[in-house]
Amino acid sequence: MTELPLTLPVVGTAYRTCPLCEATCGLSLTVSDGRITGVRGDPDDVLSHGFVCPKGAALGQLDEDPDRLRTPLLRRGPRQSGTRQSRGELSPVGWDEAFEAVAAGLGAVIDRHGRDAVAMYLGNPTVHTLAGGLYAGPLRTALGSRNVYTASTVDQMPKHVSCGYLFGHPLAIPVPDVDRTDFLLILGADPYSSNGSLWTAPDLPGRLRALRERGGRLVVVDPRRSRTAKVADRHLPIRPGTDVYLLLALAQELFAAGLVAPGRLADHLAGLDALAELVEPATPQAMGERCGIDAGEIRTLARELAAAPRAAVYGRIGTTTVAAGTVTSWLVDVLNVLTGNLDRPGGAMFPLPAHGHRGRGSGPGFTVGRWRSRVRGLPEVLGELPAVTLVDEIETPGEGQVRALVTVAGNPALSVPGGDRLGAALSTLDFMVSVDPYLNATTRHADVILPPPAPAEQSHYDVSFYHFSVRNVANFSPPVRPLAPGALDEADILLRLIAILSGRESWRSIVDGRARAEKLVDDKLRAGPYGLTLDKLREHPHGIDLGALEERIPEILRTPSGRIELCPDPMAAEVRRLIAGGDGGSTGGPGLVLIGRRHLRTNNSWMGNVPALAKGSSLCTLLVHPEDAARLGLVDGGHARLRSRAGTIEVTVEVSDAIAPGVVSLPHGFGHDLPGVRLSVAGREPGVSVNRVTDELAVDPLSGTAVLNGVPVEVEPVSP
Ligand SMILES: Nc1nc2c(c(=O)[nH]1)N[C@H]1C(S)=C(S)[C@@H](COP(=O)(O)OP(=O)(O)OC[C@H]3O[C@@H](n4cnc5c(=O)[nH]c(N)nc54)[C@H](O)[C@@H]3O)O[C@H]1N2
Ligand SMILES: Nc1nc2c(c(=O)[nH]1)N[C@H]1C(S)=C(S)[C@@H](COP(=O)(O)OP(=O)(O)OC[C@H]3O[C@@H](n4cnc5c(=O)[nH]c(N)nc54)[C@H](O)[C@@H]3O)O[C@H]1N2
Ligand code: SF4
Ligand SMILES: [Mo]
Repeated sequence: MTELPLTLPVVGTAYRTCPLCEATCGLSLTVSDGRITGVRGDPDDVLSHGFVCPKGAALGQLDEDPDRLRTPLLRRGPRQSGTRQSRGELSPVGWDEAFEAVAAGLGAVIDRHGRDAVAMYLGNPTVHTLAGGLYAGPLRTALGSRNVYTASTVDQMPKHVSCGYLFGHPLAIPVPDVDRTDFLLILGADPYSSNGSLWTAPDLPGRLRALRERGGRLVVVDPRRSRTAKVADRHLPIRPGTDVYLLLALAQELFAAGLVAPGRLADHLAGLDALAELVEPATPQAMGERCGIDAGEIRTLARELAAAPRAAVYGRIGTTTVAAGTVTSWLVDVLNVLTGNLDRPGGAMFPLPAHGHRGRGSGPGFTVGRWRSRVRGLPEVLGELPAVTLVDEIETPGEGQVRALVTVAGNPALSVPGGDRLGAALSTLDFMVSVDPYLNATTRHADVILPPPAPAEQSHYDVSFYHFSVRNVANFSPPVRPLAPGALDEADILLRLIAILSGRESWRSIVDGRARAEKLVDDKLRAGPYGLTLDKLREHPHGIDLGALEERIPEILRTPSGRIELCPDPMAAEVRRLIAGGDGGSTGGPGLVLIGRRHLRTNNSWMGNVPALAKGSSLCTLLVHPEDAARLGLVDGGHARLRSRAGTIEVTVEVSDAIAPGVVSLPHGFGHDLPGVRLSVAGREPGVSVNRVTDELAVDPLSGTAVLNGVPVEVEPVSP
């Protein structure tokens, strides 16, 4: 203990950026003998001003979870063909032995089959840890495989692609300037439950309340009367997967009514005329029939959007993980441009983080498809392949077949469509290593599990989400307490993996991961636009406020033309196909369509083991509208069989008029009752994985993103 810097509050109050979701709230932790005995929102945090949600408040329980792995696990026993479960149990080992096994296991596959035979899956918390934020890129490079997969293709990849085409850079994603706007149109997001995504704005409920209190308006488009929809001025229940038609009609109406007014942006636009021509046939009348929203309603909405002094359009999961995800995401920003709201205060703006940098106003632009997946021929996007096709690459024999897998902070067996098939495929791999604190549906298939320490034992600077923050802020959190005996900082784990994959023997001598990570942050801050240093941040435990968002066009653009490419060819081709009647979503038809949802007490698949979040009624219920329930003979609390092309599951029914007729909703991240899983709390109310019925064959063609919303299903009652 004597070597510890004196600033470590082993006892007392520690301030920390919450790493559990994108809101980056400042937490005030009461620490006693290294234990987190209390969690409150930090009232002095420069961005969150004291806000905290049930997950952040449960950080102490997460920290102490007895099921969280404290040492590496290694599966011993003879390696035979067939399933790995026949190869012995996972048992605790020291770090050196674990890494020796990783070096041997990955080395053998690379030597025999080449680098493409090793796949990597990077999950969501990769972007929530300092180590992941800094070293995921180098890890991918060190692997040098075409088989890189991430949670992006079950999430936000359409937004990267659409912004890549529009602005030339896949990370140039504008966020609603919620604190200064007068009108906010939200499609397919429920920030009251999710706390915002690609939109770092702690206390969105408070910010949205403030918007309405100053006379602004909130319109929510969602097939379900979500918590956010409940507080909105207007809720438009749309048919799942058809937001593209609503947005096309809004654009059409703006042109037809002479309401297009890009203002200052006019000098920076290319393709405005082409866009006008493209959307011309998409009248509110024609499109309204497809999305289930009245033409008059669409015209009104277009006029309100145009008339608001400052307005922003925002779309999330319900607009990205759908069949037309990329075109839908593109249209969200097209509307921001057409109304002159892109890059103006109160509109949709581009943050400039303290570790970021200004651009030069033009660049090489954006392309996809530099390679294709071996089995399904799906295009590479941002150096990765669609998560839904990982299973094909493992199952299908031949040159280039995937034989080994590295997962970091991912649970694809529950998070990716076709989860059952993927789980079975994982058990046939020659080798699998997971960097993960839990033994869960995915990691139970690993040969080696390398657990990162508890969040409280790691330093944090939010490398990812300051790119999406509604104010430019910077905050650094030192560890709350020293590493537990036998623990290894996640930076050390990833740096060792990088060295192993690069074929460097030196991995054995890596010990200074955290210091290297912090030095890297310091370098980036010094080179950044505000000339900050890590020491400066250490002096400000509640963060430094760098001010409201400012205009960034044209500097941020990286298109070859140096303009906003409003009507890129791939979008135009897709729009023509959609208008001509290609399927944009699962509309019409006599059957039901399935969508997802989130609850404040969940965090994708992995926080269900925290007692405070697990208590209360089961969250894994199928929402069914009363009319559908009556027609199908379903009763509240009863059981139903849910069938899709991909699979069949049994679920508990919750009859509710919050869901639109013809639509059913089941949340993801459940199904914790698989053999070998060590989640004693989550296992008591395991629920069922919705990704056993979502369809791994259905993707948004422009981004390879899975269709998680708008899945055709059949539902029938079953006796329990
Ligand atoms: N049907 C349906 N499926 C969905 C969605 C949906 O809306 N509907 N949502 C999708 C979305 S948006 C996402 S982002 C994905 C998420 O997909 P994934 O990222 O694959 O899954 P998560 O549930 O986030 O699992 C995170 C994993 O990281 C581990 N972990 C937690 N903390 C740490 C840490 O500090 N370090 C490391 N190394 N590991 C850690 C957890 O134990 C867990 O195994 O799911 C997607 N799947
Ligand atoms: N509590 C909690 N917070 C989370 C997470 C979590 O698991 N739990 N996950 C985090 C992650 S990884 C992410 S990516 C974000 C996601 O953040 P959000 O996108 O805000 O997530 P959801 O709450 O799922 O909201 C999606 C909404 O889209 C609606 N929807 C479904 N299909 C359609 C459609 O076709 N059209 C329209 N217009 N709406 C549709 C759903 O009914 C739902 O209300 O949340 C993050 N925050
Ligand atoms: S909203 Fe997100 S960042 Fe804030 S306390 Fe909750 S989980 Fe943590
Ligand atoms: Mo996500």
